[in-house]
Amino acid sequence: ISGSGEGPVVLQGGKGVAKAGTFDAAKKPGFIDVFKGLAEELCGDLSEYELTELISKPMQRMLDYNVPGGKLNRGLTVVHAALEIAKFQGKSSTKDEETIRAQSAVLGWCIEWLQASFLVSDDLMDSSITRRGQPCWYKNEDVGFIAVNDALILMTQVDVLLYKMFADEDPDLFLHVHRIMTETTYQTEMGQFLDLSTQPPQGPINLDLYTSERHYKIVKYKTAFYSFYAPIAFGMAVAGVRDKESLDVACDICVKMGVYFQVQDDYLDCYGEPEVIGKIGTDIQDGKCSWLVTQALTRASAEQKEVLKANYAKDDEECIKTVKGIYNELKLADIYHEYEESIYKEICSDIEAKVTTVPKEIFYALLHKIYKRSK
Ligand code: DMA
Ligand code: MG
Ligand code: MG
Ligand code: MG
Repeated sequence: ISGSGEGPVVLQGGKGVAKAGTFDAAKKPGFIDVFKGLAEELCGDLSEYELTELISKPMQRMLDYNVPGGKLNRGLTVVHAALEIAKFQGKSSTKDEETIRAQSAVLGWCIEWLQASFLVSDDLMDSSITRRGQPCWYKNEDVGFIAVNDALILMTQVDVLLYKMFADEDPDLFLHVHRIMTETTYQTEMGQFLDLSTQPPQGPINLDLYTSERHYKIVKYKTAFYSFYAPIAFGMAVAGVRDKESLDVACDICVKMGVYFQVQDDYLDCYGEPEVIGKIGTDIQDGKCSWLVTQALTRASAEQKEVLKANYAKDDEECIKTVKGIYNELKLADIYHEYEESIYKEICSDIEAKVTTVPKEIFYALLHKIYKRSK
């Protein structure tokens, strides 16, 4: 079937990461250049499928709109982690720096691609309005529910990129990162499942569901693995650190950081500036099991609980205001700042106590990117 156009020829004989270029991928502009190369790889020539004229351009538009516009924390973390670990290994590092940069930049973009897929579907499911300072993708007049297929395409492109860039060039790395990618994706989807099955389809909320325990499970799964564990595990993988013990330590710390990060996201949904965070909060009207509502419920009087029950999960400006009023009465902003201080200290002492086989700096760098963030 080779070359006949019948088989999966695109996934064979991948061009490898060299195609992605050897820019200074540790900095944003160079990292974005790698995106351009990968997008070109995926959309530039679809002649294997006889689709170049028909979909190259709109596919490129879909990628440009959804993939590169974020903070790129996740993607850049892969590059930073891989380079720091290689430096830490010194002479025992088995790869040259250029290979490390190129491989880690491609893996960084695979996580950004995965994130794009999750955000496109998340915004549709959460009825959100803006994302990264522009209308959510599905909000575009010519997109709507087509965003479902776009999210699927973005998700599959993660696999396509892994095959093209690593399957032939570095099969051991391919198998290892592919396994992590699949598991991470599944964990995130289960987190979204739990998140979405807490909010009521209609009618009053069941207050019993909005517990801290349930919140912890939701955010651990929907956010921590893909946002924190995968970037660190990929950086380690590129630098040749693939043993279970190192991965387990990284996972423990990353889950803690990821939960903290999503608590921040929940806080900013209500208390952040839309112009700064690039999105308009919808958690109250969506009836989300947000950190704020779980904290409110553990502190509310019987009357305040009744007010919450009557006003939460209603898409109505007055109801939203009433809920925010209760949050303010309960001083949730102060509770949040206390939480932030204590979890920050806890993560620092975990890093000090547990990290030995890779530089502690890769975890500190990540922590300091999110500590006291306002966006
Ligand atoms: C985000 O949860 C989780 C994923 C997997 C996208 P969220 O709906 O709180 O995110 P956002 O506030 O960015 O919409
Ligand atoms: Mg959302
Ligand atoms: Mg969501
Ligand atoms: Mg949110």
